[in-house]
Amino acid sequence: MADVPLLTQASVALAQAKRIVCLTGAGISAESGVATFRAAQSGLWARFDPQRLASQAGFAADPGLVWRWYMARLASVEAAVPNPGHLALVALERVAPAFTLVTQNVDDLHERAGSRQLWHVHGQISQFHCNRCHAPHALQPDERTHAEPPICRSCGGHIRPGVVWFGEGLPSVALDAAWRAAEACEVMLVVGTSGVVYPVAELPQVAQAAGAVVIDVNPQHNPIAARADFFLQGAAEVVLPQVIEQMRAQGQ
Ligand code: BJW
Ligand code: ZN
Repeated sequence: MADVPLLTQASVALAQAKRIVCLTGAGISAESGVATFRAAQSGLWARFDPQRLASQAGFAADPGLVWRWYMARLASVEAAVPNPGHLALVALERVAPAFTLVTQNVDDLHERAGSRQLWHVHGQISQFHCNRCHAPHALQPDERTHAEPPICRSCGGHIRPGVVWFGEGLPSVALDAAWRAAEACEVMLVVGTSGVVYPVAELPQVAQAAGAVVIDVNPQHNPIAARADFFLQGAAEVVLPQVIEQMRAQGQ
């Protein structure tokens, strides 16, 4: 198929697959206005490194800074709407015999777009619990503007968002499901991740080792693209609708 464009070849692989896994990262929500992690941050947060804030050490050093960072990001997620990249994955889920979406994103844009079979392996920014006793916490409207995190009524610990920080384990049910799906899929479609955060960055290799075709969609070259069978260089909101269009043209 040397003369056939990569996008067509990748679309054929997807159209022929019975079991597809899609792994998404921050890039799929970029067009919706949700900042990615490793692009230059702007405005208020330009001076802070997300990799340092997203950790127990960062929270212990300055709980107020981390709380305000998450409240600003929660507001940005709530103001965002799904983009054509999210919608294309909903269309793919509808035509694929078996489809599993694994997202590293803590936003809810996949759900709001209409995706159903979805695992959040890095948690969700809109859920809160105590950092000490793990009791769940319902965020109150006034707490969004507090300079410091709310205090747990049970134990006096700090309330934090339900996301996975560096050095913390991933939710085991979601991680196990993602691993099993990767081992069993015929095609893994990777979208908008820099592929540097483990253990999730291993998933494409797990799939490839089990015989799957790996397709990477990203405007930038990255470690997953380097090993992928197909690297579709471009933005998710542009490339994914083209893939769906190609699949439809092939009679899917
Ligand atoms: C577009 C686009 C467009 C732009 N369209 N694309 C093995 C080896 C080495 C290290 C480790 C290892 N195992 C564990 C570790 C340590 C650590 C780790 O991975 N460190 C590396 C960074 C070195 N991992 C952990 O600590 C994990 N825990 C763990 O493994 O527990 C057991 C353990 C602990 C300690 C030691 C050993 C074992 C936990 C990781 C938790 C990650 N959490 C975060 C924060 C979540 C909370 C929050 O939101 O604040 O998750 S970090 C951050 O990175 C976030 C993301 O989900 C994650 C991945 O980022 P992502 O999605 O790839 O975003 P970016 O910004 O990096 O990339 C965006 C991409 O989009 C770019 O490529 C752009 O080009 C592209 N793009 N526009 C398509 N329009
Ligand atoms: Zn508590």
